[in-house]
Formats: sequence, structure tokens, C-alpha cells
Amino acid sequence: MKEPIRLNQRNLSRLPESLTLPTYDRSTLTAGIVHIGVGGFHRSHEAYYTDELMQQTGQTHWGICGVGLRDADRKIADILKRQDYLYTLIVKHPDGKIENRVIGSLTDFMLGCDDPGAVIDKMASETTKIVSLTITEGGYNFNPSTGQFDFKNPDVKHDLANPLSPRTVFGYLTEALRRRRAAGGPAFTVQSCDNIQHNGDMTRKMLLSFVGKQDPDLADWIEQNVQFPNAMVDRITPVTTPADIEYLEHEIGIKDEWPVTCEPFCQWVIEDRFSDDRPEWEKVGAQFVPDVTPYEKMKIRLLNAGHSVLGLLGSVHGYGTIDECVSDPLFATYLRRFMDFEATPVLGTVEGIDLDEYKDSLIDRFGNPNIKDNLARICLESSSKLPKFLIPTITENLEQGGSIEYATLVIVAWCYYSDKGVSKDGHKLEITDEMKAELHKAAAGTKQDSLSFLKLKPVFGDLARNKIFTAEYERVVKELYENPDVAQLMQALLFGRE
Ligand code: CS2
Repeated sequence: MKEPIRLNQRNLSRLPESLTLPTYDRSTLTAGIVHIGVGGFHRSHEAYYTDELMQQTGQTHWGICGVGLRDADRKIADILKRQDYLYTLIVKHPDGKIENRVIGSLTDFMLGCDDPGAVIDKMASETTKIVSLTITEGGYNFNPSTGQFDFKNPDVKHDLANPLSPRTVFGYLTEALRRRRAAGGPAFTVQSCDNIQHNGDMTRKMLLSFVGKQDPDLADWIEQNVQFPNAMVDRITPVTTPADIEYLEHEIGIKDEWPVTCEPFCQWVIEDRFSDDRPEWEKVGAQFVPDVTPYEKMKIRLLNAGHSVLGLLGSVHGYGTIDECVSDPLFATYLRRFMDFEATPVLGTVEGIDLDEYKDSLIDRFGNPNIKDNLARICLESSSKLPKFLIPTITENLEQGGSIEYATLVIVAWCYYSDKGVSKDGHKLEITDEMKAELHKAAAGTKQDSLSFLKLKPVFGDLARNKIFTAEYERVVKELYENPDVAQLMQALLFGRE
């Protein structure tokens, strides 16, 4: 077998013909965008759209300078540097077809923890028109029970006192915007690409709280000059596995140390308000709309919540991936019922979208047998996901007298999962959550106090005080703890007791 070819700029012309390669002149690339959080999702989504735009127009001024703030980002920084910021996007279709494409839109990668000043300079440079973010739901430093910025976070305290060597995204944005104001030119746009409803408004609110404490005049300037467009982002992007790297090496003949895999579906709906210029992403499939509210709500309450429903129930049941769950008619039916009976009634209408079709398409996408989307990824950081994806559906149904049973079983499964850390058959679960210890402690108190888990206020707000909810929750807790056969409880909800 021939040696695989290392992915880098020099080797581009030698790569196998089956790959789609950048056709624009990468030697003239400049970064109009600085992006914080270069995970798989950024690389399958914004970096892909931008690559496609450059492919179609030949424009090279919308390159992306990647930024990682923490030492944990060193691995991706080193790999991208060795590959001249190139990587392969492996698009896996449900019928087995695979498209491999080398993405060339990243121009550079900077590590904030090594040199915060260089990152601030880059963001403050007048060529930067957009600073975009995928910092995960938890990165917004938002306390769900109060709705306010969390000033107790030690990194935030550090940043307030040390504006030139920040650790959080808020510290970086503040110092860079302070310099933009001093320079007298336009501000950059701050563009969130995370799964949060009104992600732009949320970023704005959190940033203004931080800046208001550090530099109130600057907060006024930001209010007047900086735009934070809301957006809905969508593309299922599982964690890259060694098998993906081997596939490229052995079947395609290319050595890429960290490719990204994703589904063919891709969507980006963005509010068209920018502080300065923006890329014409509409030329490559993004939609610019005046108000993104219905789209983001639909996506978060159906897709993301649907993922959590399958992820938590599936983990306790002993399944490993989303497609495995959906191939079980019990799980597929349960998901559909949750969407129809609980999520949809509190969603409102989404203009121009047939919700039934949207739900059908979600089940098809989740069922893509080539996208092995691990439940460990789906359940990761559930403590910041559920308050945004699932709990609002429960509280709104409680207000309206709607159904809550399907979602309640998910919360109970989450309690069992956090308490025991194993599936019903005793297999250890891989749990990653900033609040893992607190979740475990609260869940482990269930035997003494069946509402113990629900009393975690930062996650559940006042849910433990709602009598209708707690009655259902306590009933299900008792059943699941007596016999952790979650499928049996799902079955009973769907078809009644035999
Ligand atoms: C998933 C998302 O982890 C999760 O919560 O629901 O990462 C999901 O795959 C993406 O939002 C799809 O666009």
C-alpha cells in the first residue's frame, strides 16, 4: 500500500482526486473573522460555509483565525499548525455515500492561555469584522435560576481585575472592544453560534453585565455600536474517532490527524444585523432573516431536546449511539410522542415550516446509520443543556395544563444516571459535566428525599415547588429505582400498563 500523504498546503496538489479541495488562492487569505472555540461543530459549520463561499467567489478576505482560550485547546492548535490549518470534512450520507472535502478557510490558530495579548491584538485589529463564538451552552456564564451573569465564577473575578490577561471570553471581548473604541473605527460584530435561544441577545446581556462592572462608559459604547445577531445553527457533528482517521489513511490515502465527520444536512439562519461588513453566506445556503426566534426555538426544543431525551433514556437502557436508539421502534415512537404531545404544543407556529415534516426529518437524521453520534457526547454538560432544551417545555406545559409525563421520565432517568453512573445492566457510563459532583450528590440523596435531585436550583429553578410536577416525578422515581428497566416505563407511558 502507498504511504498516505500528509495533509498540508504543499501536498494539496498531490492529494487523491476524489477529494474536494480549496480552489481559491490560500496565499492571499486574510482573516476577517476571529473565532473562539474551534471544536468539531465550528469546523463542520461556519468554517465549511466560509470555505464554500470562498470556493464560489474566490474572495479571500473572510478567512478565519481560530482561537482557543485554554490549555485544553493545545492539541488542536498543534495539529492545525502542522497541517497549515487544513483539515478534512467527512460528510456521511445515510445510504453509505461519503464525501471528503478539505476545508481551507482557517488561516491561523492562537492560544489565549499562551499569549492573551496577541489574541486581543488580533480581535482589535481593524481587519477583524466579526468575532464569532462556539463556547458551548455553559460558556455564557449564565445562572439559569436568576437569569443573571455569574460574578462568583473565579475566572470572572480574575478578568475583572486583570483586563490585559483575561481567561474568559468576556474579558477578551471587553479589552478588544475597548481598543476598537479608542481607535475610533467601527466595532466588530459578536456572533454567537451556540445552541441557546436568542444566543446573540444572551451574549450581549452577559457581556454588558461584565463590562458594566469594569468600565461603565465602555458598556454604553457597546450598547450603541456593537451588534450581536441571533442565529440558529444546525449540523450534527459526532466526535471524531480513531476509525475516521484510519479510514482517511487507509481508504483515501491522506494523513489528517484530526478530521471532522458530519451529516449532509446543514442549516444556518441568521439575523441580518452586523456592526460592519459580513460575508455573503446567503450565496452558499445560509438564510438571513429579520427575526430568528421561531427557528431557534423549534430547533432547540425539538432537535436538541430530542437528543437529550434519547441520550439520557438510551444511556440508562444501555444503548451507545443515537442511531441505535432510533432504530428501536420503542425509542423512536417515544421521541415522536414527546415531540408531538409536549414540545410542539408550547412551540407556537413556525412561519413557513411544516412542523410535521421537520419532525419526520429529525427522526431520519437521527437514524442515519453512518453517523455514530455517541450518547456520551449528547449527555455531556447536560446541566447546562437541559435548562435550555427541555426544562422550559416542562414549565410552559405546567403553566398551560399540558402533558409533562414524557419529559418527566427523562429527568428521572437523568437522576438515576447521575446517581449510579451506570446503565441498568451495570455498564459504566462516561459522564462529563462541570456539575458532575453536585449532580451526583443531589441524585444520591434520592433514597432519603425523593425530590433531592430536583432541589438543585441552578438547574431546575423552582420545579421542586410545583406540586403537579413533583407528584409525577416522585411516582416515576419510585418505579425506576425499584426496577431500572427504563424501557418498561417508556412502554407503559406509550401503551398503558399491560
Ligand atoms: C446536540 C447538539 O449535544 C447536543 O446537545 O443536540 O450538539 C446537536 O447535535 C447540534 O446542535 C446539531 O446541530
